[in-house]
Amino acid sequence: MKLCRFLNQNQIRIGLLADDGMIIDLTAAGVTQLTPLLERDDLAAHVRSLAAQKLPEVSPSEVRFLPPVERQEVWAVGVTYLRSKKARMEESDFSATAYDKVYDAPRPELFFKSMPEKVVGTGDAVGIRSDAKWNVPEPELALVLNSRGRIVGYTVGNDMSSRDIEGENLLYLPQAKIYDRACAVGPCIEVGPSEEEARGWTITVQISRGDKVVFGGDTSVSRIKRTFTEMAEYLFRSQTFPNGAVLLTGTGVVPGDEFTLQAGDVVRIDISGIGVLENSVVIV
Ligand code: DO4
Ligand code: MG
Repeated sequence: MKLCRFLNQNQIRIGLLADDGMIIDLTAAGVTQLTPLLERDDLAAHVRSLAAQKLPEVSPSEVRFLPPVERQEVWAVGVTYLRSKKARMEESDFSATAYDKVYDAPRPELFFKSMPEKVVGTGDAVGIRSDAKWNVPEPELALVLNSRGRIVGYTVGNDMSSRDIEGENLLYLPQAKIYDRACAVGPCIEVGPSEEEARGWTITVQISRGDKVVFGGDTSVSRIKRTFTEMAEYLFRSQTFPNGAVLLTGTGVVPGDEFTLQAGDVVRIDISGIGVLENSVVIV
């Protein structure tokens, strides 16, 4: 079951993506926000009962998708794939052993990524820093957690990163990771699948420059070293999230060292089981 936020005639609305591709307008049944919906233990049954009413439908081509994030902070886990550990160690000098250690340590690397209002959705632009020279998208499965830390769904995330800043010094990580348009999430929240099902999904990324594909790659969610519950549990340790949180689970696709994003590129991230997050790139 795919839930989304969209803008129709300047109104923010909540929708359910139907199998035929149309959006069922749940706001017509009184649903104005995703957050309280995600708190319900009977979420799927409740949405199904709403959708059984004759609600208006709209075509995705007529609306703008908004990120499925309302008041949730976005956090991220790092170095959860062997590919990411290798890339971080290669780009770093004296910080390399930190990545080696955190990959195997019981405590994961967790970092703050974005305030909800700064997240961009599909169709919007992601940013590369004007003072960075080596920039990449990080295609990641995102866990959607309610205020009790329960995994209520999944979405697609892009943890945009400046590799030269990150590699220069580990203490620069917040600058490499947090800036305008550095976080994209969307297009919808997939509610229902278990961790076991989600581990069967493939993450595919394609970067286009004009009419050329300049990078393509994929990985399997099953390669994430840590369990979803373990990552969620660490995030909620000694920290409350009254509106829940979105947790990016790390990247397993890293372009070769010669690759950097340019303004005008288009990044397309597809997670089988969820959908496609597509963003053009601008310099910020
Ligand atoms: O410590 C660097 C961050 C790594 C990261 O964002 C990832 O592995 O996805
Ligand atoms: Mg990342």
